[in-house]
Amino acid sequence: MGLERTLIIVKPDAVQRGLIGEVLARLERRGLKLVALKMMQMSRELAEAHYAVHRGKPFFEDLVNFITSCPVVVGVVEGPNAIAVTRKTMGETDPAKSEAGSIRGDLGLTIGQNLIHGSDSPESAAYEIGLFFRQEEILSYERAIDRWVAG
Ligand code: DAT
Ligand code: MG
Repeated sequence: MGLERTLIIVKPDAVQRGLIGEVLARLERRGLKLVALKMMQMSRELAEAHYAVHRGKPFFEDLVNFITSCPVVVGVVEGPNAIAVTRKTMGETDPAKSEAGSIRGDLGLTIGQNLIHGSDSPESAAYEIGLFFRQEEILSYERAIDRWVAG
């Protein structure tokens, strides 16, 4: 179980609902470490690049319109097995199918408003982190709690 980094986006619905702190807190409480964080409004160009694998699908236009509709919070999260652990903490793509206890399962109802993005593989994590952050914006630091959450 190697140390991984993954890209997260607190989506417009979570920002509008005042759930930025709630979503980030769940990742922090899991033990994951935020190593980059910023608020931004995504351009259409950036959104289309980020969701390039979904181009041509029926929901693509709605997805790009949604993710660019208001500012989002974008971050890089680090930890052992961070990609899968973040996905598990998020829940399933469709909140209706997500377990209670997950972000989407506790806070969401429909697939179009599912609160958070997280990369789904090491390849997409590398691609997505590179889209949003320069190397020098990603910080390496020790937390005193690290040995208690990932000993
Ligand atoms: P995830 O966000 O869980 O990685 P995904 O990469 O398959 O899911 O899709 C990206 C986003 O697109 C997803 O968060 C919500 C939207 N989406 C996916 N499938 C959809 C569908 N069938 N109808 C409407 N929106 C969908
Ligand atoms: Mg995805």
